[in-house]
Order: sequence, then C-alpha cells, then structure tokens
Amino acid sequence: MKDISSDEIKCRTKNLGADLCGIASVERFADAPSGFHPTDVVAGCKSVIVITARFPVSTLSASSQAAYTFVRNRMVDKVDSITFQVAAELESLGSCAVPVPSADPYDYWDDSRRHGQGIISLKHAAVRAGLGRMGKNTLLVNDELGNMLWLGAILIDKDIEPDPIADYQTCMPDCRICLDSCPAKALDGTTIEQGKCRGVSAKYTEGGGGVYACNLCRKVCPQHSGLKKDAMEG
Ligand code: B12
Repeated sequence: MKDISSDEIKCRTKNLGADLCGIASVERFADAPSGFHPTDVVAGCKSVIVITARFPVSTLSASSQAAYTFVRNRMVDKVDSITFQVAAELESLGSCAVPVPSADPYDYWDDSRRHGQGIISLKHAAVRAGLGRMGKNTLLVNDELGNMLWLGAILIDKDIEPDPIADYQTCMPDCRICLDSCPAKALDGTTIEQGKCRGVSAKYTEGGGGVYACNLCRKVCPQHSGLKKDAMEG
C-alpha cells in the first residue's frame, strides 16, 4: 500500500464538505480515561483524523427550537457522511479506518446520572489535532469558526504527520457569561453536569418529536462565531 499523506486526507475531506481537518498522533491521548482511548476502540490506532464543518450561525437567531434542531440533525448527517466515506476510501487503500459517530449512537450510558460518553470525546480529539481549545462552556472553540462547528473523526492504523496544537487563548479570563446564562446551572468552567443540561435541553413530544430546547451556552459566548482578535489582545 502507498503511504497516504496528511495533505491528501485534508484535500479529500474538504472536497467532501469539511471546513477544517487536523491530525493527532495517538501518543497525544496518553491522559484519556480508560475505555475512551482511541486504542480502546481500535487496538492498532496510530492517528486520529478530526474534521469539522461550520454550523450555520443564522440558526441561533431563530426563535424556533425545531429550526435549530433541524440544522443540528443535518450537521450530524453531513459530518457522518464525510467520515463514513473517507474511512471507506482509506480502507480500500489498505488501512484499518473506523469512523467515530458524531452524535449517537454511543455505548456508555449511566442511567442514574443521565450521563453518556461518546466512543471517544471528539472535542478532546479536536484539541489534540490542533483544531482549537476548550472553552468554559466545555465546547471546542476554533479561532475561525468559534464554537459553531460540528466535529467528526476517523481512527486509523497509520502514522500520519500530526498538526501543531493550537496556542491561542479562547475565553477571556474573567468571562462567566456562559456559566451565568445556563438555566440549569450545569456548568462550572471545566465540566458539565449532564443530567442538569439534559433536563432543560432534551425535549420530546409525541407529535413534534425530539427538539434541542437550549443552546444558550454556545449562543451567548462572545466568541461563538470566531475569536475577536482585538478583544483577546486587549
Ligand atoms: C454526550 C454528549 C453531550 C452531553 C454531554 C456534553 C459534554 N460537554 O460532554 C450533553 C447532552 C449535555 C450534550 C449537550 C450539548 N452538546 Co453534545 N455531545 C455529546 C457527545 C455525543 C459525547 C461527549 C462526551 O463524551 N462527553 C463526556 C466526556 C467528555 O465528559 P466527562 O464524562 O465529563 O469526561 C471527563 C473525563 O472523562 C475526561 N475525558 C473524557 N474523554 C477524554 C479524552 C481525553 C484525551 C482527556 C484528556 C480527557 C477526557 O474529561 C472530562 C472532564 O474531566 C459528543 C460527541 C462526541 N463523541 O464527542 C457531543 C458534542 C460534545 N456535543 C456537541 C454540542 C454542539 C452540544 C450542544 C451545544 C447541543 C445543543 N443543546 O445545542 C450541547 C452543549 C452543552 C455543553 N456545554 O457541553 C458538540 C460540541 C462541538 C464543540 N464546539 O465542541 C459535540 C462534539 C458533537 C459534535 N459532533 O460536534 N452533549
């Protein structure tokens, strides 16, 4: 099999609709919790390819939670189609390449805490692939796209040139706007209490189906659609 380069992978993901693609070597996941390390999912994993697509910002201005949910669901389809397609192509070139679901399904669920965990955490993977830093709202913040992005990843058994880790500052040191705006008080600046968040954000009705009823922690962020460079320097 011929070696596949980082540039070829990035070009292919972008042709299929990704806005950004970064690569992390598996060594960067040494601090991942047991059960959620890339090699717990694919024993021979050597690199994690992380992609992101821009989440249309206009949807934040809609008063309809169904409109936001519709866009969110289309983002799941878009990103999952890209990782599914690229993983299949990498496999046909001789790799073991496994796409990570960008939302559900996932295996781990603790009913008592209403706490779920993706097969790997995509935001931690994105940090390790140089795509941004974690904000106080526990979301990934990218300098160009802010937190308005949707992540996907492929676990692959090949060494691919990794990208440098992002070194920009995201949240302003004294900013608490996401923490104070959370109607469930689910955020503490580093983690989220999922049961509290789900209590206000996950709504299901027999007629209307499932709706994401809250997205305030991403909407109120002054950096939600990209870093305001002047503010960060001042
Ligand atoms: C379960 C889940 C949720 C849960 C928990 C969210 C969370 N912050 O973890 C709930 C229902 C609350 C949720 C809500 C939302 N979600 Co959500 N969600 C997921 C999902 C499917 C899994 C996330 C996960 O595993 N969390 C559990 C872990 C990370 O947290 P934990 O148990 O506290 O883990 C601790 C340790 O175990 C450790 N850890 C865990 N893994 C690793 C790995 C390494 C390397 C290290 C060092 C440490 C470490 O760190 C944690 C803190 O100590 C991901 C998709 C994915 N596969 O990643 C999307 C995802 C995180 N969600 C996303 C989004 C957009 C949302 C919402 C905005 C949706 C909405 N309502 O509009 C809200 C935002 C709420 C918020 N502020 O987080 C996006 C985030 C994009 C971004 N910019 O970061 C993701 C990545 C989906 C995607 N494909 O883009 N979500």
